[in-house]
Amino acid sequence: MKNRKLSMPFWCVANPVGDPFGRAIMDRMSSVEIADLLCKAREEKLIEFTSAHDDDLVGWDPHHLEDDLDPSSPASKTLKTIKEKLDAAELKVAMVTCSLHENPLFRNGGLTNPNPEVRMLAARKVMRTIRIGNFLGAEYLTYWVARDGFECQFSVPWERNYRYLIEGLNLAERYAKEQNGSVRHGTIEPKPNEPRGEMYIPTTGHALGLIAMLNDPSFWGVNPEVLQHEGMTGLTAEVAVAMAVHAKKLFFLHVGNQKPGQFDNDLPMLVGMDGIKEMVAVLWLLDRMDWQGHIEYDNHILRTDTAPGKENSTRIRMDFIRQNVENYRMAEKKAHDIAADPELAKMMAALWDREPGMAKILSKGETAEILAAAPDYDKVNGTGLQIARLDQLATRRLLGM
Ligand code: GLO
Ligand code: MG
Repeated sequence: MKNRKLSMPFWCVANPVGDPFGRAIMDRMSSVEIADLLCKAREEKLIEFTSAHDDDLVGWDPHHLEDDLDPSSPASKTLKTIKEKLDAAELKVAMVTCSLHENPLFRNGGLTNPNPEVRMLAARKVMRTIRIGNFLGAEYLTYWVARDGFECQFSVPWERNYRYLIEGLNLAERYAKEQNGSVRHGTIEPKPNEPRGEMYIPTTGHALGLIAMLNDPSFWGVNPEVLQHEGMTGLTAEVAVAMAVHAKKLFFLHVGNQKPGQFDNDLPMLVGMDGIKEMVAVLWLLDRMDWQGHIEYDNHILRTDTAPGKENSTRIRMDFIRQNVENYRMAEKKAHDIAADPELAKMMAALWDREPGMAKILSKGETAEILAAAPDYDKVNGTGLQIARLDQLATRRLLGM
């Protein structure tokens, strides 16, 4: 059982925490100041990685689309400063992602925008993000579906929009390969809605389906957000995660907490009304499936816990990182305890390991052997399974009772 490596992104720490009904509360900090906080978290051995949108690090100037290639530009200078800080702290950049949601230009979509001029600008912004990722040593480029969606169904060119999306993602893959830098893989992060009423890749299943349509499926994987994006659908994160691992497509996870079916709560790990059992179960099944990847936070400081002022702005942000890590480690420990519990293991084996001879025949799949087997309907049908007892025992372990 392993303790996984953790990544805390720039945008989670930087967020001054406004919401659609109220303004930001905390003082804003520059990307260089946020880098300092993340380096401190690295020093405290809380995290090993960070990640960022292009915009979290350096602003985008649509009139200078390749400013990062000019060493005397403000963007290049800031990136250099940030890189020096991260390198000195041995804090690695796991992922870069292109913000196609913040700039108003992309209000009707980025890669799928029906206007080719907007798609061209989106493509150039993604290419710049890949170059920034290479400069910082990131392994992954993440495409989050963001504003690629709609509110009004008759406004969508349905016969074209998935082609646009595929063209955009294929370009990202081709450019990453041409650049031959550290960015070696892409991930797709699904979400059902927010900021759009509906989005084109609502679930992990949709993302896995789309990957099969891309030029090089081996370049792409998924990073589901558990429990938030997956829980917003009313479906469970466990199915999304298990299927993605099985397909060898789970490159990393975004984590936080969520009340099922609500708006994107983005609560810190284990904070809030629901989710503890599901989160522990996700970590437990990742261990069972021998998944080797890392975990990335994607959640925000509770707005109630923020306050304005300079001293607050660093202390509250550092507390947020520490608490997120403590809570993740608690969930991970519970997952380990449950996996190591002999009584639970016995109940699971009783449920899963019956009739090994018959299981072997089915796995082999020889029709003659299957036709010759003699399953006993009356015996099987006459036995209840006691899954509620098993679940009660798991709950006891969770609650420490
Ligand atoms: C918002 C998403 C967002 C993405 C990020 C990385 O709901 O979770 O934070 O993860 O833009 O692409
Ligand atoms: Mg996310």
